Amino acid sequence: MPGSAPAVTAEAPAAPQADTAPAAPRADAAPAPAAAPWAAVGKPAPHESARLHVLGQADYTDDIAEVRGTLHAALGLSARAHARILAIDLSRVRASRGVTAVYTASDIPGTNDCGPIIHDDPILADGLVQYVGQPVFIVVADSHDNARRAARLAEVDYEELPAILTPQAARAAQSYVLPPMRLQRGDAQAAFERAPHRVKGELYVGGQEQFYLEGQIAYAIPQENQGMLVQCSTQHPSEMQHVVAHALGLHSHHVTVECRRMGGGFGGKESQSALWSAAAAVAASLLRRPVKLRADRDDDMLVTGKRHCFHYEYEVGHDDDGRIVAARVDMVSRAGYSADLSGPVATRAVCHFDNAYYLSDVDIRAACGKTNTQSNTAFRGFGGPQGAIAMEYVLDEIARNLGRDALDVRKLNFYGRKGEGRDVTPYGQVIVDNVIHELVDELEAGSDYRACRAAIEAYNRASPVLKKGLALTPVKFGIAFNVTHLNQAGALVHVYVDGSILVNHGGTEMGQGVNTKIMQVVAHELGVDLARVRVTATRTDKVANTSATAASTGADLNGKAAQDAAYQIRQRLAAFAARQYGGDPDGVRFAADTVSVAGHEIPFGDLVAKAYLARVQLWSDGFYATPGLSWDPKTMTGNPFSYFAYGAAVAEVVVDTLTGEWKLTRADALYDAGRSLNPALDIGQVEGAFIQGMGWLTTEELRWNGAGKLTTHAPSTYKIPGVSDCPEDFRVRLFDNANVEDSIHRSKAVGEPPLLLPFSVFFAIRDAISSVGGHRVDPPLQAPATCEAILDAVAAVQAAGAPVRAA
Ligand code: MTE
Ligand code: LUZ
Ligand code: MOS
Repeated sequence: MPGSAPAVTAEAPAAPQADTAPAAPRADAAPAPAAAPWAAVGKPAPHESARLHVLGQADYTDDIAEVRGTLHAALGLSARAHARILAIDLSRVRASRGVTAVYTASDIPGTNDCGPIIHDDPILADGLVQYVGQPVFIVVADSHDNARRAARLAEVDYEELPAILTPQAARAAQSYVLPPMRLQRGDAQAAFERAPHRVKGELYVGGQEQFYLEGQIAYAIPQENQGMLVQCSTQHPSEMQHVVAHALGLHSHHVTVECRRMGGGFGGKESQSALWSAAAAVAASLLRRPVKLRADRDDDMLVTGKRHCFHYEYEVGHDDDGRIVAARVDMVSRAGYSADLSGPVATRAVCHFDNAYYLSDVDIRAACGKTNTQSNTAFRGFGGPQGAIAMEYVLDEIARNLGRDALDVRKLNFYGRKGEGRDVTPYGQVIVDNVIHELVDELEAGSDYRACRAAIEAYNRASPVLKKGLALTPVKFGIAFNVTHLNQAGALVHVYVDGSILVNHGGTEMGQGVNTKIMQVVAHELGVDLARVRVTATRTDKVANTSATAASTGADLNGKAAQDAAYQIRQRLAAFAARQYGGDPDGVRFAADTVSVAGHEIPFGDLVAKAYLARVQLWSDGFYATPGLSWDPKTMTGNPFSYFAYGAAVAEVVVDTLTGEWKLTRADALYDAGRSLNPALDIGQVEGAFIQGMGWLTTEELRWNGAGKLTTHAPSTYKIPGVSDCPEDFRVRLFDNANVEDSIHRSKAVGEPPLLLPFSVFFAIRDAISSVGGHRVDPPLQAPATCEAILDAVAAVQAAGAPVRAA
């Protein structure tokens, strides 16, 4: 099978098929024959496209061969943060070299909207611009370059309106994209009054650009009879189909969206690919010619939304040991000019403020500040990191105030071990799978945390300028879309007469390896070599009404759907084999590419060929909907998550207190991927998320000037981590822990939760700064901890009157 990854070989003889019985403990855990049971899951199979990636043969949207007559589009952008457009003169744009057409809002045949939940997101600004970079018109030309040059030639007469640029300003003006939300449990006020100690403060945590390597792109190709095919880089083909149909005034059945893979999405292509898809489709539809719209990096960063920055005001009461007895937080995010996914992001922030800690009496408020900036959106973690970091900040301070090691205070506040109580989240979900104690104990021991702490103290006593810091932070992350109905998925599995297998599912491949995991699931279910299985591009005409590949659920949901489809085919093959060779269908075994029935061993391909002749259906659809979920948005209570994934990391840094430069010298991470479907991919996800999260909290700084223009819109001014920022000593391991929930082969999601692991880096930097003041002053460190922010915090600690050198 050309192009397939090398097979994960099946050495062992037939063994009971694993995991087909729901909920029951794994069948393959039962006493097995001498050899290990055959399995296709749980193996470190290489990424299905690894060879193609390395050879430059993996096709991204811009690599698809262009159809004859293809035109290229570019967007004309607003130069004002908030203004009425009094007049717009596009004559120079029209006259520019190679230009075929120019379109504004009034040319859109259907609805001028691409908002995912609330319809407040115009494709093209209509009279009112709400941020610098907002698309105002589409120009179509014979080349990408001509379109881009022409897009700069518009003359727009603006009447400027007052602009709100920060979340704090939005709060002061009560300017919100949605009504503020609040989650209360217990009586925080009374608990505060009883609390012997309190910490109170403010924190600002910046946003983050997704910085996918492949930018936003859509290629729209008109089809016969009003049809439209859109090839685009998106995590959410069904939503693109929906938006394009609306923009064109068509039905969904007119529009097909396809995505073979993305060069990264990271949440930035969940809703924000819609604008590009819609704009390309509008132009293609009006011209009845193929139109490609590819954003260059600056436009991409100016136009699209990012991770929400958050501002927090917090107050926490605690006892003499550091145990939290009351917590209050008021968060406001920078939503940007429209709602986009800001509501669910804020909800996830509220539901992750607890992180791994039991909070008896809490009052959590969150608001989505409406600002005249890009409309912020999903980014790996989806508000979870923003909720949890505030709590970690507080715990850090409590420990410092009490002169205790922060790890001890963290442990004291963990959700209870099994049977201990203290196991209900503020939103009312009972935690039944808590492993944070065991996991942190294992990491603490394996990383020599206590010895490192002692060594660092000795180092800092002798080192006046370079200061080392250490931190261990835990993660608990809820898995499932917090919008319940999105937790569904579908798949199609085709077994061809030659025994090869083609799988299509609703998930999209963005580099995370979802296709590889699903190939393993299907191979496992049918007991065949991985090399038999191939996954094709995600297409809305194959599996309908899919959810975004997001919320870390890609493999969880689509894996179950694909398993369901493969299972049905296996049942039919088993029934056929039993008819053919005798015995009980339940006794037929599929493993190692061989079907075992009543003492016969039949190669899988041979059985398939025979089954075809006997007119057995060799393909099937599959479906999955996560059970047990519920959510009441009014009270903010329910069971929003299917299960929790856990993890923890230790970081050791050295900070130059004269320049603010720092280095991560060692990082140890332990992550609970359940019974990992593919440990190689999962470790890669943990490593990638760790470094990406470290970038968010350290070097990646978004800055807008006083006129609301994003000034950090290219890699020259926006610093993502490079290879040299990765720690030389980086120890990532998976925690052995079968999922309590009946997830796909008892695995756990891995996409987003590890992004919280580098909290340890941020707090290690804060610890190093804190040593300047003998750990008696809380460094007012904001995120990102850029060199400037570090120096500011060092200066503040020094100004607080603490010794400059802890001698
Ligand atoms: N890994 C790579 N290589 N590229 C990506 O864009 N996106 C992340 C994560 N890992 C991403 C990634 C995000 S935001 C999510 S939600 C998950 O992958 C989605 O994939 P999964 O649910 O299939 O794990
Ligand atoms: N909820 C969530 C969502 O938890 N993660 C997501 O990515 C998401 N996307 C859309 C709506 N709700
Ligand atoms: Mo990931 S932020 O849920 O796309």
